[in-house]
Amino acid sequence: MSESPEATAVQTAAPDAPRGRRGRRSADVPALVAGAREGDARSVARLISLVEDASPALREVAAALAPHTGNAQVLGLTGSPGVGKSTTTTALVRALRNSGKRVGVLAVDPSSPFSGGALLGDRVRMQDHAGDSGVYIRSMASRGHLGGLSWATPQALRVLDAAGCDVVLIETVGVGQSELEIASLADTTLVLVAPGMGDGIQAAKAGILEVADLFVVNKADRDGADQTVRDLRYMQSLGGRHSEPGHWRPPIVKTVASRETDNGIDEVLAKIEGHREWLESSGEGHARRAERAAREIEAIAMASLRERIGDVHGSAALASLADRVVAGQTDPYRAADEVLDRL
Ligand SMILES: Nc1nc2c(ncn2[C@@H]2O[C@H](COP(=O)(O)OP(=O)(O)O)[C@@H](O)[C@H]2O)c(=O)[nH]1
Ligand SMILES: [Mg+2]
Repeated sequence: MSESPEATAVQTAAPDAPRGRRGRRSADVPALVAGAREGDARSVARLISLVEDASPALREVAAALAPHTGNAQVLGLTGSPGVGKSTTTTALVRALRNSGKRVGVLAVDPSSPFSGGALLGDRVRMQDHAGDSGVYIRSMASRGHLGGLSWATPQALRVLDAAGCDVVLIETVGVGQSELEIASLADTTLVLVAPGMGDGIQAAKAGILEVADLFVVNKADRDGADQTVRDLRYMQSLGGRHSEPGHWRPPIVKTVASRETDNGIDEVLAKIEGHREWLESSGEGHARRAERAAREIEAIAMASLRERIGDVHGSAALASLADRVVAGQTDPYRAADEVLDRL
């Protein structure tokens, strides 16, 4: 699944290309981590590549990063293609840079190895910020290793976190199930909708009402923005987690992300800040991070288990157990227990 020509194209276009197998094996992890912490973009890019490629060095990478993580605020942006996620990301990066923050951007396509083109298009647009050493931008396409992006994205986040990013934005390409998973990595998830796209209803269908911490009605320069806001309010009024006392009720902000000024982005940032304060005061922020870490550990453990069970397949031990099951000397459940006992 991972080695399509398109995926390779994205990889080749990654900021630290070219890199060969030999380079991968000889990664000097402590030097790379030190470089990343000093703001060296190539070190950051290289570390993300190690993570993405599931390099043999990645245990060492994870261990070296751990003491330097936990500071970045993670913002997720999700919504239908064309709604304005990349434009909004660019506007947010600009505003955050103006207030002196260091920013990381991960543009993630979890569902398809074939969308490299679109991601690269975004990269080009983000060239706005090329040459600004306070911004790291990285596209990640789908990879088959170790559970794919459900595993790789949090590691890439760690790299940016350790590199001193105050804020990391994760932009996903769509609103499918895997995008929701990515959204759940964020401290604050922005769900973008636009007038006239039937987005409100789609959002409800995709279960996105449950993940939204903030609704952004983008393209508010178009007809129907107020109706979209009303639709969202109506859907919120129907209940859900956020309507219980003490819970966060996602605000709805109108934006025109394509404008340089008077675009609503300041209000988006103010609502994000409000949410950050609520996360802290309610304890929900810690709970979310712990839940995130738990799922990460689970994903790694499951991947490792699957790999080891894969080793069992075709082994002499399995063949002999199979013979015993066929001969009626044991039953498949007991045989399976034996397989697990050996791991
Ligand atoms: N009229 C209008 N167009 C916008 C606005 N924001 C983005 N666009 C345009 O909508 C298109 C899709 O935007 P993009 O950011 O690539 O959407 P994405 O697929 O969600 O990342 C682009 O042509 C943008 O210039 C806006 O607020 N108003
Ligand atoms: Mg985009």
